[in-house]
Amino acid sequence: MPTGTSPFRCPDHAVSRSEPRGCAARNFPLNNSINQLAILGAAPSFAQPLHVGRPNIANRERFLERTVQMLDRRWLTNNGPLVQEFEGCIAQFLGVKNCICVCNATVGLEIAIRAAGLYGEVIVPSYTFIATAHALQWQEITPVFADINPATHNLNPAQIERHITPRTTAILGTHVWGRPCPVDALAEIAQRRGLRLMFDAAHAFGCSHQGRMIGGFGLAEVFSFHATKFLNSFEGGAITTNDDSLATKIRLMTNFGFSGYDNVIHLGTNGKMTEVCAAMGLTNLEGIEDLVAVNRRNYEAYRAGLAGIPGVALMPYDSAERGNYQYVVVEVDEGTASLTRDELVKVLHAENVLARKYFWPGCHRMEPYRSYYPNAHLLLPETERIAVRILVLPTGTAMSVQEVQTVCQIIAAAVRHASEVRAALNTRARTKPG
Ligand code: T4K
Repeated sequence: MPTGTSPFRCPDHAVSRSEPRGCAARNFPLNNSINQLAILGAAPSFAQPLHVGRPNIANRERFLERTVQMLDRRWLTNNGPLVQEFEGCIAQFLGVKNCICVCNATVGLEIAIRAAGLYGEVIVPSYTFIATAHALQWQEITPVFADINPATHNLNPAQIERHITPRTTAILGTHVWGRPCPVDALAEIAQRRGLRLMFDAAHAFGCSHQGRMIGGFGLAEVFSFHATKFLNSFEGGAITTNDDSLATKIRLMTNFGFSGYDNVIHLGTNGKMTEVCAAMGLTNLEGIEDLVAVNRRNYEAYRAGLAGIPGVALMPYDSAERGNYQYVVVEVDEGTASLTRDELVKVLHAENVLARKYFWPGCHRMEPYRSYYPNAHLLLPETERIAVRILVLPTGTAMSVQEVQTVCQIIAAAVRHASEVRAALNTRARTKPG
């Protein structure tokens, strides 16, 4: 259903497309001169910071209504009616047989990994959020980092087999930025080499691959509904699977292994989602088409505003698939832009645009992995190259088109005046106290 209409669209509760942020963008003229950049001494373009990951909040009244009903019921957690409704809606929306909501995606990954019986070594990307690797290492399973395809930022199937050893039990791919992994190629390797295949789908709620919604690929997929995610439930996540017996096990493990009162039949933990989180998730799910529309509108404004800026390339989305457009990802080529990604980030931060360097420096360069595998970088040349070139720009319902245009104008001005910017940054670094 790549282009179909969501049954959860809720026109009565449409999201506000340009929520007031309490600060207007200063009008940044198109033909700005260098002294208008904050890094060169001007006032910042934005009075308040523009964040990457400002939460989307679809309909406050509907959320509050659900919350009041929840309080009246005095049922706050432990598989309450809102969680059950949320699970049903997600399963239907994704076209997957089972959905188990969890307190966050990190715990969801830990549970799914354990329920699927992974052990030994598991092949993962290093170019992902640290939780992907931690969910394995937390259970003393070794994450083995494989390199990515620089065009997609996802696992490169051609790099997988060199990492397979007798201890390898699975491949855990991440659909980075919501763009699908090469699912078929990974499934082929997994099948041929007797490995299990799972996906960290934290970024990919509402995205499709070859017309099928992400959520039903591999043994299981794990979504994040963290506040910064496309669809948020404050904190939260969901494990989806078409394997009924795996789903039963996951459900047990999410609730301490309880099967009815006083009867524990499995090892488990506390991975439960609360009712208030489900209320938020359900409300945002109802407004999902509006959330996509705002993200897409902003993405198109970025595309227009960044077009033609030398050395600054906006990551494309496949318009034939459903996407959530949650991440505005830019690759900076220093050779052409005459600025590094890090220099551009400093320019943007000075303007109160808090661009992020996700997923720098890569999991393999963070602890404990850096100490465990000091030479991992030797097999990760593309991860190393991409991690120093990528920046992520703010978007979402807290951001207006005018603000997007201003961000683009800042970037254009920075590149146009790269040598002055670099000189100013060097002077700053020399004169910085301490
Ligand atoms: N797998 C992948 C591939 C992931 O990306 C993630 C999470 C996970 C697994 C694990 O999912 P969870 O266990 O979290 O469900 C943020 C998020 O905390 C994290 O959920 C997310 N990935 C990651 C990509 O980004 P930080 O350390 O960058 O978060 P932080 O606190 O700097 O927040 C980002 C920005 O959002 C800030 O500039 C402020 C703004 N913000 C944040 C919150 C929480 C708000 O404006 N309001 C808010 O309520 O990790």
